[in-house]
Amino acid sequence: GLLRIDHVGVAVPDLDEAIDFYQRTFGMTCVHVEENEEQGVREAMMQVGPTREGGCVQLLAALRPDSAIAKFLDRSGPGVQQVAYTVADIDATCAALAERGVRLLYEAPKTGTAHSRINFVHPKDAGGVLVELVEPAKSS
Ligand code: MC0
Repeated sequence: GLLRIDHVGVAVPDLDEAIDFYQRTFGMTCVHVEENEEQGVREAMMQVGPTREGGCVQLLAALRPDSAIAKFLDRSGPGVQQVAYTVADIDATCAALAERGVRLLYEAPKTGTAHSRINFVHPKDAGGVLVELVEPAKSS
């Protein structure tokens, strides 16, 4: 099942400007920046409090015009694009969710931030919210 909120994803037109804004305005710390070619994003994890326990805001900028984030920005403008939950076992969670009648976007999990495994519930099956499931990489 779900363990906690992993991050809230916010679509932004300019990643560096958004990082600067979140640092100066909210005092958040940028703890990770990564480009994900498959997802068509450049993303920054902004830690909310002094530790990772406080959760993160993930800033998402488009790498190309046909990407999910570019489409979202065109349609809705900047703002919350997704809510992500940490799961211990993404395969089991996806199987359980499919059984409960919601559409998962991928047949098998794809690679997300920091080598995590990710999948999504279609927003039309979750009350208008794009739900991401994140199984973090096992830290050895
Ligand atoms: C679309 N819709 C949304 C939405 N995106 N509603 C809420 N939140 C969103 N983010 C709504 C539209 O307004 C429209 O509603 C309907 O869904 C259109 O659905 P569609 O035609 O099936 O699909 P598209 O082309 O709009 O794409 C939506 C979809 C796509 C969720 C399938 O964005 C997608 O594949 N997302 C998963 C990948 C992703 O988001 N990657 C970027 C983050 P109406 O009522 O007008 O019909 S990458 C990431 O997050 C990684 C790096 C990580 O965290 O590790």
